[in-house]
Amino acid sequence: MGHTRSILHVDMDAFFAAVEQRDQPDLLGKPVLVGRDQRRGVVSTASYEARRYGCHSAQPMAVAKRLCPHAIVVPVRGHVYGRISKQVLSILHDYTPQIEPVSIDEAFLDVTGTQRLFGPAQHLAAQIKQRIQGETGLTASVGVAPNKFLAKLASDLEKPDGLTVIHPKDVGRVLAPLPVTKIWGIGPATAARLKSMGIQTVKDLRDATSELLTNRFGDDGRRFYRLSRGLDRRTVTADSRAKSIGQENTFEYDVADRAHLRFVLLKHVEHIGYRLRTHGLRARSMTIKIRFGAFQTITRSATLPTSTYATDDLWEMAARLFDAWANSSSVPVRLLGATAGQLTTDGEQMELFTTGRQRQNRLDQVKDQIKNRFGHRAIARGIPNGH
Ligand code: TTP
Ligand code: MG
Repeated sequence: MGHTRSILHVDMDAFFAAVEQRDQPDLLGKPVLVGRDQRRGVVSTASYEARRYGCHSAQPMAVAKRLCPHAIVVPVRGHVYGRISKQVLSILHDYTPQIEPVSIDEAFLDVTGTQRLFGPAQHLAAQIKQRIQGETGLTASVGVAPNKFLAKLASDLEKPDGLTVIHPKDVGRVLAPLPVTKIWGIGPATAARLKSMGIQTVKDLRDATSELLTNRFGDDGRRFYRLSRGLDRRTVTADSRAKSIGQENTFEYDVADRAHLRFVLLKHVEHIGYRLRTHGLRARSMTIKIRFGAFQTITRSATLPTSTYATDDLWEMAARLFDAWANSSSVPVRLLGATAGQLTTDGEQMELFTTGRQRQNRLDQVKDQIKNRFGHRAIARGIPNGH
């Protein structure tokens, strides 16, 4: 039996092309092809404007240019997309550790049971979209459904900038009219074979018997039988358990102001504390990273006698490391980061806390709730007067 799960599929819209349009605003609203403009080049992705002319991913560049002669061709900037991909994953990690990245621009999240923290799954999906847009300037489409197959299908239904929920009770109705190619694993060749059997829509597929499908397609047939009914048992498997939780930023201009740097570091540490707490983790070590000058980078680490998820404990370590460095150096800083390491899952040690500590944890908890409800900019803690 099992209870209903809540799965999200997040997929960036026209990812590489959208990044290029974001970074070169003259490309906005224009047909853009990302890829090498060479004889044997292929299109990595086409902007939605170019898709209207029939351009698409994996098409020879020459063909795409014939279809849309006024398209602007821009080269692939892999490192930029990789960095944004990490940024998006980092946003998703604020909501659950149950994340399975599928490609550079998509991931599944299992958000079953996060309702208490973040509200219904569709609200969570809306919040995720909003944060991705706010922090990367790009749009994503999100599907919400009881399993991976349906969530991925849903994220595709209202692209771009879509938010589509498939409720368990609507599965049959939503699936019935779709072409069989929407079923995971049915490509053009299988679709042609199905068509010769008179099967074109998911409804047709559902009307076929399990025997017929397994006779013709073996194990795949069994899967088609289940998927056409919206049944999919695959679980979201998070990539290897997080070994550390970190947060860093690169300044637009190098920053020499120690107070400002200290404030930014505090923001990083607060965020790390928030993540530890929402993931039920504790950390024993803290590392800060400082980059200055011509890409000179230093790191400094400290270890606590016991593990913690309290922002104050983490900040005490980070601030001590930072102050020690800042007292002996005045160079302007380009990048500043903090990472909590030696993570362990949280035992149920709540009642072991001293009263003062309990108060601090309560305070962290209240702040976390405000962040969950109103977003991450809602709270700004003052700079403590040092330790
Ligand atoms: P997709 O998510 O398949 O496509 P997309 O994000 O460009 O468009 P949308 O999701 O709105 O339909 O792929 C993500 C990125 O991966 C895409 O921007 C470019 C890259 N990619 C390739 O380089 N080659 C390919 O054949 C495909 C399909 C994608
Ligand atoms: Mg995409």
